[in-house]
Amino acid sequence: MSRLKELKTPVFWAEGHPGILDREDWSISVGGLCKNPKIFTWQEIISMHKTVVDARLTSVTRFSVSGKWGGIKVSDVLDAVEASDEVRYVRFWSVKNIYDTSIPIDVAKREKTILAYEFESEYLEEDYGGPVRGFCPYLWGYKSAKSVVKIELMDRYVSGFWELRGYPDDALITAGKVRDLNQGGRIRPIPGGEVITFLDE
Ligand SMILES: Nc1nc2c(c(=O)[nH]1)N[C@H]1C(S)=C(S)[C@@H](COP(=O)(O)O)O[C@H]1N2
Ligand SMILES: [Mo]
Repeated sequence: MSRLKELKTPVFWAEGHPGILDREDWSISVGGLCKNPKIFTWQEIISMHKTVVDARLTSVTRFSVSGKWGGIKVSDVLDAVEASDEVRYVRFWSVKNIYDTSIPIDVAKREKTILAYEFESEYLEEDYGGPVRGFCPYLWGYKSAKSVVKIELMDRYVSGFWELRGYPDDALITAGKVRDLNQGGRIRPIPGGEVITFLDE
């Protein structure tokens, strides 16, 4: 069983579970405002410099799960396509092209914002957004689009799937209580911002 499954991480597919996805055949097309739009195949993705971030996915539905997420930096992808200076938002599209979400360029360039293909050294399964998902621990989990197939570099903001249904566009993590899945779902207080520490620590 995968570590995320062992930790009883909820499986969210608001648009419906995509079923079995072919990892070897996966690709992510990156376009929009850049000099060198490019399709990144699975082979290219796993041969790029790997970044492992020890970070938490924290949902506005109040669960938080921590571990080592492995993948490639979104900033490396932006460099590879020669993103233009006009880019202000990075828009991620999930398989089926129903779920999308956008994050500001400065957040996209931060060190822990990655396209993740691993959790605790295991490839991500479909339930958790495999083969490759957005992972942005600085913002609520709905900014971490699962099973990403397309990235658009934009000069303006568009609300995504959950933002159109009422979740805040900025997705800033606010103080409150969450279920810490790494501690069996214990309810713990968090300050605002990226969840690195709990207030009871
Ligand atoms: N395609 C897609 N991506 C998604 C979602 C979704 O429903 N569909 N849910 C989001 C939300 S609200 C959260 S908290 C995380 C949950 O990730 P998990 O299902 O791997 O726990 O994925 C985000 N990415
Ligand atoms: Mo969420």
